[in-house]
Amino acid sequence: MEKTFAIIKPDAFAAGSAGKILARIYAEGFKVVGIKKLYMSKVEAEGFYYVHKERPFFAELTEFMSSGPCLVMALEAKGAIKKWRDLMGATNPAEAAEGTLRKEFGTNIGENATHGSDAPETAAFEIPYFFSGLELI
Ligand code: FUP
Repeated sequence: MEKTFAIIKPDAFAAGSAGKILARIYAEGFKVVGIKKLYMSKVEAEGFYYVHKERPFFAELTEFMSSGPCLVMALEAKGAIKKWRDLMGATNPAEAAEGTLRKEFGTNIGENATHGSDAPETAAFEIPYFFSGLELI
């Protein structure tokens, strides 16, 4: 079993799509081992996305991620990292395949509804960034 870190981003949360996205998560067979609503500060968003700090979209990305509440989750499944990225679809909703979450719930490359770890090392940083061990029992 593998764990990945996922976010229902502020756009999807504000649109009231969290329930539908969670239904897809359960239908695909993920176990939700951690889940909470939080309203990220700008500084917390900058720390989370520090790998992108030199990218031109860093300011816009961290402003968006701290613009409203989101749902952060730790999801468990066999091959959870790839399985969740497949379910999310391409970063740009315009390029995401039919049936993916970003296609259905995303607006543009910045406001793209969901986040998912892209590798085991990323998940190993992202899960404990938001969850303590006790919250994952
Ligand atoms: P992904 O792993 O699919 O979330 O995509 P990236 O790690 O490349 O990018 C992280 C986030 O930065 C995306 F979810 C949205 C944002 N982003 C932009 O706003 N503009 C871009 O050109 C690329 C990414």
